[in-house]
Amino acid sequence: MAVEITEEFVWQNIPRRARDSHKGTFGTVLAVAGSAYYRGAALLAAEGALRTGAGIVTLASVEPVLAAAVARTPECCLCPCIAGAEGGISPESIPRIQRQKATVLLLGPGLGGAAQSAARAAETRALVQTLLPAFAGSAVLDADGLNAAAQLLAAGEAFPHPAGELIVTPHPGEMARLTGLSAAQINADREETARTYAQKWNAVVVLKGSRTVVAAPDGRACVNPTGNPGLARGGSGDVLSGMTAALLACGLPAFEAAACAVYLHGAAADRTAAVLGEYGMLPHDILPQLGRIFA
Ligand code: B4P
Ligand code: MG
Repeated sequence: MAVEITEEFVWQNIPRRARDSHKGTFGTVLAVAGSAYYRGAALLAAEGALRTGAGIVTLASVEPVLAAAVARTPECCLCPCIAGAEGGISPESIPRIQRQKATVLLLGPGLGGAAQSAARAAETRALVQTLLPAFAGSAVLDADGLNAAAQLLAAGEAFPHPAGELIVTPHPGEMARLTGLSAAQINADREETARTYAQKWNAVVVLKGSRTVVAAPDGRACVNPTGNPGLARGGSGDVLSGMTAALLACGLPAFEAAACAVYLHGAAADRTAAVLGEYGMLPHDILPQLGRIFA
């Protein structure tokens, strides 16, 4: 049985910001996210990363996403990308210097894919195939980045992996596409499923949903006690992926970064529900509550 993540575990692992620290101390997250179809996902992920302590967050995306991002969060650095023929991000338009400066790559929220067309899915697949294996640091793969990985696995290719550690953050629907199991089979033994595929993919698996499971390739696993059904709406997962990338950028190892991120995300959601209720709360309402928890 996996242990529950505790508040004590979280504050033991998240370092205090030393008086002489600077933005470089807390890393650079390169978030490759968003498309003309899904503009908000990139904003939620970028702000999730900024509100969880990353030194620099650079958002690589197409122009409509960047215009919205800078209007909401001026702290976000921008990497303007050329749109491919299907409206996705063209990998060649992300300069090598941006990829080299980044310590953490966040790939996936709002990229679009098979839900739009097979051609859009091919564009996102090309983005994942180009960026992830060539990245020197650690990475978080979420959303349509996971769907692209599922298509690569189905074609007999290996799970794409950066040089550093990899965290994948599937909900049971995405996990079903990645594994070929049904969501019901996955939910029947969430802990065992997460452990098995963490080893198989050499990645920290964050199997989301009520009582999210975090499993590491070395066999460690934990379960998150925080969070509530107010999180069951589009956008919640995007905030979490940004938070997870930020804790990696702050220097936490992948298992600890993922476990602390899911705990804090759920705890902030519980505070949000206390004010706005599970029906009224929105994913962006979590962000100010997160600040109150850190304070
Ligand atoms: P998508 O359309 O891909 O949704 P999304 O863009 O990924 O939304 P988002 O990024 O905000 O949410 P995510 O789930 O990543 O897929 C949605 C489809 O997947 C649905 O049609 C559904 O059928 C299927 N699906 C999703 N979850 C499922 C489940 N548990 N079982 C079966 N099918 C499922 O991230 C949401 C965040 O909120 C996570 O951090 C999660 O842990 C948290 N959360 C959600 N519900 C919670 C709850 N009841 N308690 C605590 N935390 C909860
Ligand atoms: Mg999601």
